Amino acid sequence: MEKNTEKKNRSYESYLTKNRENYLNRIQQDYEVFQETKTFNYPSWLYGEPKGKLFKVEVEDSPSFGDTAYLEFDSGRTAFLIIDMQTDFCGEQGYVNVMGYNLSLTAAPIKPIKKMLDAVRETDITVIYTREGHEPDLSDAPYNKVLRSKIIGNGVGIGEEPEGGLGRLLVRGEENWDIIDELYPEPGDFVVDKAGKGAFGSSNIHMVLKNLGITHLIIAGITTDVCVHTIMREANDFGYWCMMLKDSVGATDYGNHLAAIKSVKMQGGVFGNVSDSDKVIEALKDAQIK
Ligand code: C5J
Repeated sequence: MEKNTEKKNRSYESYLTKNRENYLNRIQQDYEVFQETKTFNYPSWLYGEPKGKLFKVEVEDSPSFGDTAYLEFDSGRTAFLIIDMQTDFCGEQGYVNVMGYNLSLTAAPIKPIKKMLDAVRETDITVIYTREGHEPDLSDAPYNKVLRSKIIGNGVGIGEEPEGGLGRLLVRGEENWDIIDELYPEPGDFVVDKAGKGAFGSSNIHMVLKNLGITHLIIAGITTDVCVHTIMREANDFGYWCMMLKDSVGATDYGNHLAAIKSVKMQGGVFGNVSDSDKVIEALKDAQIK
């Protein structure tokens, strides 16, 4: 069969044109703005007038390594998303500890996240936490995940309690599954429970973000290469503007942590942007957001 390459012969072409041209015209305008200002402006044509105040955060290696750019946020449509800061991932007798990893790596982001919370809680930015965990009957815990965890945990895996432990690993309601005391949620924060490494397929996070009118995510938590990356990738695919704070994330392996941060920045920001807590706090001060 001969391939028909003549566009004018496609009967549906006229249906495609209008939306595509409008869309590409918008993209062209914002492309020109970016060339002049190096800023990804908050697109009010897309989301409506800002609900809060606008602030701009410097992001690194954008669009190429060595470049600096700025990402603009509407405080009223921004969430500070704190992923899985649970004892199971950064505390004694938790899941990561039982697997034998160095806790100082996953505990490293505790201080910067606390500093961010102190700054953000004085603003209208929404605070959302996630927690990874399974139902006590393990009905939502995949067989392969549980078996692998038992093997790497030297006989103690998800759903079981280590000797002298705080509770069953990664099981909802157990002390080790909950968020650590230093970063415990406060009234007005949101907590999303998820059964997977990602959240969009195993929790109600997308409904929560949509209902709150969130368009931009400032992302922190653990672990950089697993849950943080999976959620950032999912959110990015749904069109959320994602910015990872490199000092506020941590992984069980430092090389993986660095590689995960680097991979966000490929292709002009394939999963979003990277910045740090000081830059956000500075931007909030500059914009006088209280
Ligand atoms: C892992 C997570 N690493 N929160 N979970 O199993 O990253």
